Amino acid sequence: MKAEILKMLRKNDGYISGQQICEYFGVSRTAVWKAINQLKEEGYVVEAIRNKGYRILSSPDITTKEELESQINTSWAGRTIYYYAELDSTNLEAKRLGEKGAPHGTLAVADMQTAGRGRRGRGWSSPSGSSIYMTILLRPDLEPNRAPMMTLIMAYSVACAVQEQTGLEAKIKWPNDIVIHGHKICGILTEMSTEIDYIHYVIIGVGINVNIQEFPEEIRETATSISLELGQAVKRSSLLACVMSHFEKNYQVFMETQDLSKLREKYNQLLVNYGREVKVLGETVSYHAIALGINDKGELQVKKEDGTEASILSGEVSVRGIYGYV
Ligand code: BT5
Repeated sequence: MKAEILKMLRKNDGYISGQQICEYFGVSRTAVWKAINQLKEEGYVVEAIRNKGYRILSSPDITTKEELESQINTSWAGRTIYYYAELDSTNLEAKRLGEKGAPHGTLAVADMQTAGRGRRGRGWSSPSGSSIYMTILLRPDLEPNRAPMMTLIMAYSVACAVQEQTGLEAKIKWPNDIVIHGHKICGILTEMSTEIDYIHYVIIGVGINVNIQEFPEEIRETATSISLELGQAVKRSSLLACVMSHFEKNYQVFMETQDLSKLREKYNQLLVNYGREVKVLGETVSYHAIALGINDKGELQVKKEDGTEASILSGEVSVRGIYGYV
């Protein structure tokens, strides 16, 4: 009910009477008063005026279940939410939820992570109070080898949401980073559970540096946050809800063809690697090439120095001027 009250208060620019809320939910005045008090304790500033009712003046920068439920307007993406003040990793939690049968679109969100994970055993710095750590669980009817494309769909969705909410030029560094002014604000980690030709579930973990002001020594040179680039704070819940809306829309477009044919052009417009010299770091060899953008399968097409073209499936690609590659 708290989430619903929050939604009602948000919808109404003016006051909403206690009576209206009571009637809508069929509960007592005391129950409404209790819920409003709980919201106040969480940091919402709610004005109460006799004979007029309640009005919301401001909300705190939190990502609790109620706050997110009152902001997310999708039909399935992020409609079932599990929020934790502290967690090992939202990817680990999404797997646990996946094993228990949680539905398509379930979202695990944490305010901080004690074991935030990057790719290949790397870590993800995850302090409390200022960033987004979330993982969405999906149950797509899709060949397992197509699942990595979901990383690109999420990257594109995050970049669009950041641009929409802040006006900042968020770009994608293929395959899984979002950068602003050459510094990393977001990383994505996609994992899955499969049979030979069947996906049980895919989980897409997203970490976004939203209002964080300082980073640990090791990433100080490469990382940034939205607020550092924008010069003002951004509401994490609104941004998260906006990511969900874009993701749901893009995922649906993707599932129509089960490839990136309909998203490729728009994706390539946001690609920071596009038309630039990149260094492809393979298992055994590394070489310089020009990035030509992604193909329908989500592979990065590159033109090597000898004029031949190659498609890179996944892995490490560094771009001049991004994270210090010069
Ligand atoms: C990634 O890996 O970029 C994927 C990160 C995914 C994190 C989310 S948070 C929610 C969900 N739950 C999890 O446990 N994980 C996901 P990779 O491309 O391997 O980049 C990792 C590297 O980025 C590290 O080795 C650091 O150099 C750098 N890094 C670590 N924390 C960072 C941060 N907060 N901001 C920017 N860079 C960071």
